[in-house]
Amino acid sequence: MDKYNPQEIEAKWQKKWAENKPYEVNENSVKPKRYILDMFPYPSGAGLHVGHTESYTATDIYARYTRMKGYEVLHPQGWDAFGLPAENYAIKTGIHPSETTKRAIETFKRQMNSLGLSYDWSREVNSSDPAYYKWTQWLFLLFYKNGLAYKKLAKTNWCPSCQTVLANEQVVNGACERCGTAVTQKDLEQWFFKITDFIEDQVFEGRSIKGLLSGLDDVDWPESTKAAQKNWIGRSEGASIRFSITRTDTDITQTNTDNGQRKSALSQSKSASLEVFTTRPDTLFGCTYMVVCPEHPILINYKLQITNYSEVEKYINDSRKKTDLERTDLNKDKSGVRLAGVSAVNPVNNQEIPIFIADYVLAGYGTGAIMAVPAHDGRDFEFAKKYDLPIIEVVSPSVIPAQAGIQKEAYAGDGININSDFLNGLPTAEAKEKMIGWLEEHKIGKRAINYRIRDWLISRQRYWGAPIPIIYCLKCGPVPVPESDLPVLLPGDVGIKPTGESPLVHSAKFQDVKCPECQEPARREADTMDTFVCSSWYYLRYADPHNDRAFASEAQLKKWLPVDLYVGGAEHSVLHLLYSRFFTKVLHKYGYLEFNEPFLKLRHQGIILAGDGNKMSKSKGNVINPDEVVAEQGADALRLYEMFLGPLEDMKPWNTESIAGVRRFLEKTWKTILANNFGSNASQLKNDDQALCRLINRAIKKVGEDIENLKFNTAISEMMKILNELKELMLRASITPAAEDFFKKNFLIILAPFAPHLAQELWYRLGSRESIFNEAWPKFDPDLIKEETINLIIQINGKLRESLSVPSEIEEVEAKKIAMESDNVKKWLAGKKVVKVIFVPGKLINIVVK
Ligand code: ANZ
Ligand code: ZN
Repeated sequence: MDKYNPQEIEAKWQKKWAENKPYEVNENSVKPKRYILDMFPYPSGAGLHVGHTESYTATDIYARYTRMKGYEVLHPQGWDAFGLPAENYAIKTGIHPSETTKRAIETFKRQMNSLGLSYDWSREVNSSDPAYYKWTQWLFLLFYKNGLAYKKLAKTNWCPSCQTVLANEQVVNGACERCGTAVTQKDLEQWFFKITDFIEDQVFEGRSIKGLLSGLDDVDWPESTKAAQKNWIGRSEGASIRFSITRTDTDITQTNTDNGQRKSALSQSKSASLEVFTTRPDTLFGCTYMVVCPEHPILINYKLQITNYSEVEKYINDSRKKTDLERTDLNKDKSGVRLAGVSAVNPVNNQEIPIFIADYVLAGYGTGAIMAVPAHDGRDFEFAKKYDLPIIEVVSPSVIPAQAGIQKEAYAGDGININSDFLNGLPTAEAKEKMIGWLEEHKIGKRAINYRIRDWLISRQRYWGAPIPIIYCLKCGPVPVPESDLPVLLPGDVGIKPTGESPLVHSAKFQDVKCPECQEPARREADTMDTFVCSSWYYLRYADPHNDRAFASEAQLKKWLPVDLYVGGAEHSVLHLLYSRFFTKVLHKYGYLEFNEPFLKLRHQGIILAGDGNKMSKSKGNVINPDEVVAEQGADALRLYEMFLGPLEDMKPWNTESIAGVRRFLEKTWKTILANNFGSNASQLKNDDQALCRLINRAIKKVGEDIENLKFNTAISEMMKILNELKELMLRASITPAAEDFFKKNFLIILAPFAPHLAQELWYRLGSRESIFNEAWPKFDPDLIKEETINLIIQINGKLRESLSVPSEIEEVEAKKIAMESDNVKKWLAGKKVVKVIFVPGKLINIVVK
């Protein structure tokens, strides 16, 4: 027998697969379809890392298994090729991003093939290919024509290092998602996609279209990912309430009215008002002051009435320097300035209340102004303590009104209303409803829903992206590029250094065009699209990747979509996954897609840490290079090892030693399968084909179920286990050649998705000239895997007292537990002291008592 030589057999089969292309989809197949997809990678110069190989191996096992189960499987791969890293590298080295991207793709592809991944390469897509971005631009125009792409002047997140604007989704804790630089605010004219139109369900042309919120109920996704999307969308139910603003004339003496309310002579102006959004209209009686954000328009509109304006202005300027994160930091000391000369009136009790400017109120949320209820909101409470403002408790946590006393902190929960006139005694939910009714009746406010999410800012002032297909004409305004002129090609004749302006403005050839409508000289839009636009629809393109008349044909989309299983990193929970759902919903609304959710089942691979438990990083020098592992141990060992590390979704550390264990298992497989008549040594003993069949049947069932649940680690341990059990069996009993053959073949078939090269080679050596991957996944015989039971005898001081039917393999702890729980045994043990319990596996338990 020759030795297991993974390098040799892997190269041999990879060459065969490259020639015969067994993984290309058969378009004429009548089998049911499955679409199994990896998130397409960004082809970076660093090559694949072990996180890539983890998820790609997982989907590969699943795809190979699904094919063997009788499905026609679409399992494609491609490149998310536009983006900043290639552009930044180009700026550093002078090599054009198309060149570095091309090289990186070659490396990625070589590495993927070296792992034996079964992709259909005839469907490869590349988002930086004009044949691809033509359709990205076409989709932009579809959005534009339906009012879903628009340009507006807006406060934007600006990354001073990347020199471009960012979407809100790309700002993580106040910093650029890419480079970590603190993001600043800039007023700029930018392009947006109207994602906010697709949050709720809508009816269009008689069809009801589920929105981004309720659509989550229809997909099998990790709960944490669904929660992240819901949280990002941030739907809050409540009310909008208008407070009138008055001029505070401090010279006028204030009188106490008989009901104790403070009244002052006010010069009311009907139009002056301040609107707030609140989730707690039930607490309106507890509102004792108001706060506006430093960007609020009343600060400009009432500049003349605000008598301490210079102080206010200083506050505005100071807060401009802070990020939203700094402003909302809960641990931060709250600061603010009272607006002198103006006040507001609480509409529910006509109480005059002060207005503050404070930066804990944000400009981008609700109306940028709040009604402050210090007794029931933590931030308001802190602020009220600092500025000595009244705190009126209006929600009592219990039915019994709380004792009057000094409140130590805000009570933000639900309860029963107190100190609230017509709301007194009502539980929170009812009090909210009643107050909304009152506000609507008096035309002071109304029911309102507020969202955290904003429209998606998609324009970028960078080079390496898809140009936005719009032309500006002095006469006609913005004009969409006619479909026949697509794609708008990226010019090759510009420097790509970021200057804050798109580099495309420096190409005269690109910029100076004729207006498609009036033929007068016009100017092209120079911004490019966020790369997340390119990745929002690539999964559709795989269905029909070479189509030059549509992004994909209706028939092909119908045949392959939606995606049945999608695997990729959890870092995309809101960005890519939310945007892709939005694209799908738009295309569904306008009749291009029959489905409304792109990814039916989603799973995330867990991060693989370095052996020392830290994140793998170049600077720490603890990065594992898959190429080296493949060269040393082979691709099958790497595949198996990564799957054996632990559950797919868990974070887990790399362990270089234990990869050797997996390698040993593969060697053992090699020896066992190639050994002849492995039961002959024990021929004098009884024949035990039955036990062998039971073993392999159990594994067929377990491995199949585990693959379906993506529990690859337990599938592998099951295969390791039966190989060990086989050895024991061989020592005890003889096996006929037919049973041996049955075992070997089935073992190889279930191993094949995991270790495709080894299984294929051994299959070949067993005499087959057909690929093992043409075999159907074996069916198991349920009768053979029923767990065997034995009668466990329970003795007390050596006397038979009970006999229990238990699984034959029962472990000591479990057996003792079952014995002690038996009523009969309990009866015999009553009043006695147990001295010792003896367990004889497969036979009896003897309890010694005094
Ligand atoms: C009165 C009130 C009383 C509030 C109470 C809360 C508790 P979510 O759930 O996140 O939607 N708010 C509104 N706009 C704000 C802004 N621009 N900046 C900072 N805070 C703002 O939060 C809604 C609540 O956040 C609103 O309800 C408002 O405070 C505050 F016992 O109004 B509430
Ligand atoms: Zn024109």
